[in-house]
Amino acid sequence: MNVAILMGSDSDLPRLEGCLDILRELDIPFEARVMSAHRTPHDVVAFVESARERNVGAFICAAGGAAHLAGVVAAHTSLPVLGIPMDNPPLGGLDALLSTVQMPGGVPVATFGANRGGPVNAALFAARLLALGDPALAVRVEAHRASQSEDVRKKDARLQEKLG
Ligand code: RP5
Repeated sequence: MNVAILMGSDSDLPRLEGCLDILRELDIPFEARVMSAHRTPHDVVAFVESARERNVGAFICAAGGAAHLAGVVAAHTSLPVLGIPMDNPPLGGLDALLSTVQMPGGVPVATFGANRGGPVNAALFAARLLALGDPALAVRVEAHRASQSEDVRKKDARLQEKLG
């Protein structure tokens, strides 16, 4: 299965690099598209409604401001929807965070941080969802988790060396 990423604008792309990097690292196929809940609503619906034919297992939706993208996607599918609020000025992402997280009951959107970790965690969460039905991916996800521990230990070793 693959992941479908939607972003409300191409201005969101730089903040999604961490998300794309994780998906590439874990060898998860993905589509990434610029579509807007407000500016191209019909394209969003067509994309979501045809997603199962394209073997999509989860959506990652990133938008800033009045971030309705994840909610609109969730209104049109029962596949899991992961929302990433973009930390745009002047409200620093608080607007997008609240728009994304405050879904009405019955239309779930898993909401990730408006910080640098949000896109990374959305990718890792999507990987964990897909790994439930993909044992080979589950092994890669576990290896990635272990490699993070190793990274921290290396950083600590470097610090200890520096401190003498
Ligand atoms: C949102 O408005 C987009 O997701 C983006 O975060 C923000 C600004 O969009 P642009 O004006 O850069 O197209 O819909």
